Amino acid sequence: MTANRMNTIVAVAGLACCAAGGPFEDRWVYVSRNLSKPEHVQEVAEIVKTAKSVDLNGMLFACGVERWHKWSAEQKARLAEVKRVCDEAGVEIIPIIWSVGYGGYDPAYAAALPCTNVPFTVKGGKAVFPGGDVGEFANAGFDEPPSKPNRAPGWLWTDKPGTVSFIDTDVKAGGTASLRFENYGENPHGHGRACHALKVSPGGRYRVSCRMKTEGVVPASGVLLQVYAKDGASVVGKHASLAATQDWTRVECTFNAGDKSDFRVYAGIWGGRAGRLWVDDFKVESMGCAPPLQREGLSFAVRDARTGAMLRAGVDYELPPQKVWNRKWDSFRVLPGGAAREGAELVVDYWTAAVVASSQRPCCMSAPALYDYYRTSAAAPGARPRHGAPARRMPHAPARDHQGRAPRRADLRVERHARSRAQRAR
Ligand SMILES: [Ca+2]
Repeated sequence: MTANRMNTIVAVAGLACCAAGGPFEDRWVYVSRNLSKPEHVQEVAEIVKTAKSVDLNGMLFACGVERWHKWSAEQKARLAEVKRVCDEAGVEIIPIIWSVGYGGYDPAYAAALPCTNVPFTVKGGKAVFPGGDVGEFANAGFDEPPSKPNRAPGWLWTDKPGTVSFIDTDVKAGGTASLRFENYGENPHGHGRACHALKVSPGGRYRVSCRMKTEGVVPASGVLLQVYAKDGASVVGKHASLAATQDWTRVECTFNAGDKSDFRVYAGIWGGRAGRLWVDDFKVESMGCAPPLQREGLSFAVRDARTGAMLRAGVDYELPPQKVWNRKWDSFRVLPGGAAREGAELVVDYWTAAVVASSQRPCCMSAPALYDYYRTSAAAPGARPRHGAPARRMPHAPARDHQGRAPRRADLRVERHARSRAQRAR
């Protein structure tokens, strides 16, 4: 049984108590299945059956139906079957559509965050991000012999060494040892965690990972890999998504350092009640710097670090292609004969996609393309909207800025000029 399914059934049980205790008109259960697999239909049918047995009358259904125009015939047939099952049970389907928190999978309307004063150096026809340095991450595999029993050298701390956390030389993913957590009840919050300092260069993007193993862990959803800034600000938290018992599995998360260089890596369990958890083999890798998101209203501005002079897109440098927006990225092309000479130090201000929980991209509610997309999906079952324009794909046309202001005509002329120069240069 998946954790998702278990959560749903727990929700059904909880709602049943409410339903029995009061005269609620709307008695719903939340279900999330994208119907990409045949077994999803049976899983939903079982939940509906349970819901009916406790007198629920609605299913709040997250199945990504706003992308109906991209669904396969099989997916559509599965939804028809789910509808039939629900009709038969007298359970109304209330679809969740147009999720703002999860919906920014298209650069045309992904929410953006500013990257300011990111340094680049011109080298061999490219402006290259010179950072990405990762400081030493000592004893990443818990293999250094402890100076005191169960205390891991190199780590800032682990929860209650010898009571909750243990150096384990029998079970390990690599080397000679790992770190094991158990007896979480010894800690008032159910914590079983390890914390390590991490020093990186500002402006960079980094991937932190480790291997984890579980044995009867309750709750498995409490197993996390997290990164905090040294000042305590949460940077990224990743649910390991492991089963209660699962063999060694690599868990990873990615974060942008912004203007900070000192971080804290946390791994372990929060709110643990039972079972054993092992962690081992930590790694920190440079992923270049935050990849640029370019679309209407988002600029990519390059200036000379020494003189402050602005460089011109299409004349001095080439705008990075939009396709880098969710990849490793650390350079962009400078154009021959332009102002960016070999060895020049540049500073770039640009925008990157906002990412939550390592992989979730929210939408930007002021991106005009988002509403084109909404209109398109609302016009389903046809692939095109009955009214209005087709979805926009004009990554460099600044129709509106981030505050919703229309651009000045002069800006539009400069942007058009830069685009045509860039196209000629290719
Ligand atoms: Ca090890």
